[in-house]
Parts: sequence; C-alpha cells; structure tokens
Amino acid sequence: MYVFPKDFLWSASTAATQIEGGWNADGKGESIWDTLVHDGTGKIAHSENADTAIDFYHHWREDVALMKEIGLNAYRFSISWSRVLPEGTGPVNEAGLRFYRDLCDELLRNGIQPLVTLYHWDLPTALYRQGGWKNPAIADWFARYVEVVSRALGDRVKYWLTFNEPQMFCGLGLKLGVHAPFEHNTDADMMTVTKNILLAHGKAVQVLRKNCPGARVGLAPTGDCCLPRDDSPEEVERARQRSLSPYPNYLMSNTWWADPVFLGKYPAWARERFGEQLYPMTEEEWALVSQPLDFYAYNCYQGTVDFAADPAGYDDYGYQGCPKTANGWNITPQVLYYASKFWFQRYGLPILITENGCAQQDFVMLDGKVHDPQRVDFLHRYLRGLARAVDEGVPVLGYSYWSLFDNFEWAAGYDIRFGLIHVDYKTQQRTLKDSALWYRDVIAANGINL
Ligand code: GBH
Repeated sequence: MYVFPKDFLWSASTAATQIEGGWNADGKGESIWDTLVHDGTGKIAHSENADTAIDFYHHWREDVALMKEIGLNAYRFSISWSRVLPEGTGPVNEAGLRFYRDLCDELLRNGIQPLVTLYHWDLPTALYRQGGWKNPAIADWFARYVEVVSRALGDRVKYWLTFNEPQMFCGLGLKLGVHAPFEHNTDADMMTVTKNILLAHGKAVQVLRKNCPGARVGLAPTGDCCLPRDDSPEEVERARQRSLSPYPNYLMSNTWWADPVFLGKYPAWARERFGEQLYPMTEEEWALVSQPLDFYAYNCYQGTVDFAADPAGYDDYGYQGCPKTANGWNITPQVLYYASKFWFQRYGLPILITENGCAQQDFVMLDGKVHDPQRVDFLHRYLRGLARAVDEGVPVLGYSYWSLFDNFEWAAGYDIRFGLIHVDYKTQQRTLKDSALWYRDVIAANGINL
C-alpha cells in the first residue's frame, strides 16, 4: 500500500503543436513546425504535418470534459508563442490569448489546475528568420512573450514551466537535425545557444515572479537517468555519477542545463572538457539564470541500463530481451524511483514528473473499445517505482502522463500513439482507452491501490 500526498497532482500532458491544429486560425502566425514542415525542409514520416493534428483548437470543451471524466486534477499543456504573438515580437493576437484564457477558465471550473509550459519547441518562424536561439536578442523576445502571457493568465495559472526539454530542442533540433529547425550547428554556436536559453529562462522567471505572486515556477528538462545493476550502495553511486556526466552527449545530458539553473555554475566536467570555449558568464548573469525555483520537474521515459560487464558500457540498448514499448524504448519502471532520488539529492527541490508514458499500437477494437493492457501494466509498474521514492521520503508533487491524447509525434508523424485517449484522425472521434479508465481508478484512490 502506497501513500501519496493528499494534494498530489494527477495530471496528463500535451503540447500545442502536437494537438492544437488551427495552424493559421484566427490570426495565428507560423512556427518552425509549420513552415519547415510545409516547405519540405523537415522529413516527417509519410510527409505528415501538424496542420490539423487532433484539432484541439476546436474540440477543447469536449476534451476538458474527458479530462474531468478521468478525474485529472491537473492538466499540462503548452502555449503556442506564434498564436499569441504572430511575429514573435510586436502586436498581440487577442484571439490567441482568448483561446488560452477560455481554456484555463474551463479547466478551473472543472477543478483542474493548469500546468503551463511556455515553450514546447514551436519557435515563431519570424524569429527563426532572425537567427532564432542563436540571436542574443531572443532572451528579451522571450521575456516580452512571457510578459504578455503572464499578464493574461497570471490570475488563473499557478504552475509555470519555462522550457520543455532544452536537451531535445537543442540536441535533436539544432545539433542532430532531426527536429525543427533541422540544423547541424557547431559546438561554438551551441555555446551561444545555451547561454541564450539560460538567460531567456532567467528573464522569464523574473517576469513570472513579478506578474504572478504565489506562482510555482520551474522548467521541464529530460536527460538520461542511469540505473544501477543492483541496489548495493556502490552500484547506486556509480549510476548516480553516470547520470550526472555528459551522457549520451553534452547537450542532451542532465547537468549541462540543471547545474547552471539550479546550482548557478557550470558542471565540473564542462570546464575540463571545454575550458576557454565555454560560454562566458558574469556574476549578474549567473544570478539571473539561477534564481530560486519551486520544484525539479523531469520528463522521464526509460532508464539506461548496462549491456556489458564494462562499467563504461552504458547504452540505451538495455539487455537482451529487455521489454520494449512500440517505438523501441526500454521498459524500466525503477527509473522513476532512481531519478526522483538522484535529482532530489542533488538539487534539493520537490520532484514533479512532467512526462512519463509509452507508445503502443492501439486501435479501436470490434467491441468499440481500446484495450491497451501493455500501457496499463507500464503505468502500474512505473507508478510503483515513483511510489517507492515517495515511501522513502522524497517529496513528489505530482505525476503527469505523456500523453493525454494520441497526437502528432514530431518527425514520427501519427504512427506512434502515446495517448490515454485514442484519436481517430479521420473523424476526430475520441475514445478513452482502458488505461484511461484504469488511471481514473488510481486517481480516485489517490494511488493507494497501486
Ligand atoms: C518527449 O521527449 C517530448 O517532450 C514530447 O513532446 C514527445 O511527444 C514525447 O517525448 C514522446 O516522444 O531516443 O531512443 O534514445 C522525450 C525525450 C525520449 C529523450 C527518449 C530521451 C531516449 C530514448 N526523450 N529518449 S532514445
């Protein structure tokens, strides 16, 4: 029997580009996930795009009713910068702001806390054309955007996340060329980008503290958590050290981002590795970047495990026969336990799991239902992993399943389904999967039945 805190946030997550559609509705400007998909720069599976996605822009009322049916007491979503500021800077699109205001009101009426992500990868194209994250002006562009959003929503939203996974939009988007803007930049450029993102985060936190007194502010990083081969203290320590190292590469690591933000300094390995090449920072800049935050959020999918006796041989391959999700990710339920422990130990803040979930090959069956026992089992095991951390005294504020809906899975298009709610993309028909009903029972019991 597990005891979760009384006010535990039981949530599910989405992101604007992946669900909204309405890519040019009511004055919305374009983002790089519109422009660079339309013009063929990005290679998306089956040449799909996010133009309509699950058309949340027109279905949000019925979709909030589904959240209520599941019993969520929180819902994580992101704001589309170019819906609010079509050119990224300049004039405000009131219709865009109204959409998010109405959504928040509907959530609150249903007892659902909005958890707002300010940037989930959809950079306005107008800013991309001016250099995007490489242009030092972007910290002020972002601060202005956050000013506009927080003035409009500050009285409704308590939980704010500045960035979703700098690891991924830098690593996949600006270094490996897999995500928009599909670029392969040099390490020198990535130093500038890193600094610009850190400063943008810092300025955004300042704006949020000013406009939303009482707000709880963080960001939502990801990064590999390495698992020990057994529970011995030596093994656990080795896995912890590995999780703090520049693995699998520096941009995608945990500490490249978290040490500056939460500790106000470069990770030790970065000095050794980059020396004078490191982005320069003044005392004032460190203070701006590392303002106190209220929690350590974490997007968590799989732990990395050993595949060989070689202690340096960590890999995401797992081990022979390791259970996998439909897109080949390892099923490693203890990762929520170890990650919560490791991050709490290092950064000393309560943990908020902002993403965790699995892809399966779901479809509506002959009986009209979507039976997804694999996802139910995945959720059950992972939540037990999290509960173990709670039992050992790690403060955990909440858990947000990725994703509430099947949706546009970036470069993988629509083949991959992560949702608790199945979406038929031809009809936009929603169907609660068995896992949604199972999650409803867990929420109703506050996890005591896990
Ligand atoms: C999240 O990123 C995104 O925030 C969300 O928008 C997206 O839809 C969701 O994932 C599902 O993809 O790449 O095989 O080496 C997750 C990022 C994915 C980073 C797993 C680490 C390791 C597995 N993480 N990845 S692999």
